[in-house]
Amino acid sequence: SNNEISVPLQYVTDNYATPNKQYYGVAHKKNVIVIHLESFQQFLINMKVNGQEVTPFLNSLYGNKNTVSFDNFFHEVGQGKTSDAETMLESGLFGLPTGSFFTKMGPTNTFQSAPAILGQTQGYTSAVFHGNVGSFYSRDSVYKNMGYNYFFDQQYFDVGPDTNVGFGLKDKLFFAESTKYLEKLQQPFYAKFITLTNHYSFDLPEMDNDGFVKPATTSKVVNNYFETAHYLDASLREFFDYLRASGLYDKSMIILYGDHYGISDDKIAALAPLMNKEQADWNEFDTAQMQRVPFMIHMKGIKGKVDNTYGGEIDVLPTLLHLLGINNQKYLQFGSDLFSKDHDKTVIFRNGNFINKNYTSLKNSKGSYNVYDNTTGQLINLSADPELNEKITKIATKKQQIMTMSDDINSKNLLRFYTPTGFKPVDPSDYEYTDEVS
Ligand code: GP9
Ligand code: MN
Repeated sequence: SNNEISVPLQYVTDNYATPNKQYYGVAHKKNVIVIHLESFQQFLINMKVNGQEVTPFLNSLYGNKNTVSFDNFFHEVGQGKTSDAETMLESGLFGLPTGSFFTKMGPTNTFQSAPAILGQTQGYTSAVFHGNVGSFYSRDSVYKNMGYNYFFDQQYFDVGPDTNVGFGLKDKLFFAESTKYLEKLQQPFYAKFITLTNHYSFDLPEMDNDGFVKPATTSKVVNNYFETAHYLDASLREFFDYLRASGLYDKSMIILYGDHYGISDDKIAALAPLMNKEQADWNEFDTAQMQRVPFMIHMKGIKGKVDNTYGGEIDVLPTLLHLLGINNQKYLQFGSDLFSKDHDKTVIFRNGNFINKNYTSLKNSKGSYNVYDNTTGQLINLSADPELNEKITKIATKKQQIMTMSDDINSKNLLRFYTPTGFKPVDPSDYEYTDEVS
């Protein structure tokens, strides 16, 4: 009811992170191109295998003078993977502890999310591009609830015997074929590209390997992962070439992010030799560190740097809104602007584990936390340090409360009881995604 929304509303009011003047509005009225890097983990950046860079193009963006790259940015998804990464980025609310948010609640919930906010406040046209069928994860109905103007799903692309792998269109073809739709969109636009080829089980047809030599770890999945990541990287180079040639590059801010891990916990120790570690010594602390994913903001005119701020997917929407010069104060979003001095620098994972600059806190079977010192990787004996113990408990309680508020909003569909001033509720019947634009 109306009452239930008052607690989270009070929370966001009390915890508002004021914008950083240096970044607020720097991307005002620029096109926003969000590139969802499927299953892409941060450790791939600047990594070499057999003397060869795995992702030479992303490496050239990372640390580029026009890219702000975060190196302590974490995915925060549960089982819902892509769906729940999208949920966080679009709505500023967490996904689900089990199952997919898109499938379970996306078709029926009320949203105040990026496409509608950008559309209503600054006249943005919005579009999603994805090479799988539109019904997967109920995207075709969720996007309407979010207020997406267009959804270019597999029906918009040329599909033939050699065009698909896994869930759908290969990334290079996907980007190449998307351009004819992208250049017809009214500007400014907010366009999201969800890549696919770097998805489990990471199988790349022979014809798409440009000479990359896979590593030889004990896991076939791990070896394959590098090959599809390399292919995804090459597809990005081609897309950027197009953006430059078409002139869109100069008018756009490009955001790249990894949605979640590609290598699951049960296979991750196979990576050890490539990370200069002993496979036998690999532990839960190492696994937690591997949940870093890229988050990069690339734009002509932005002052590039590698930013060490700790953050996660829940923080993207507040950050994006502030870059565009849209104040996020009246919206129910549970992350905070990464550039703000008030940014909450502890990242909570969907399973309740949390991490910040100093400590990695992982739930144990006794219902408390194993707390590791990030600099040494050593488990801390908390009973010998009651002060730290109390500090950790405090953070855990606060983070858990935040997640519970977000979960309440989603599970009870509470946004239907709150409409921010000036925001017009989205009517999904205003949107139709058929192949008519072409
Ligand atoms: C499917 C794709 C994959 O269309 O987005 O989702 P995931 O398996 O990563 O959750
Ligand atoms: Mn995914």
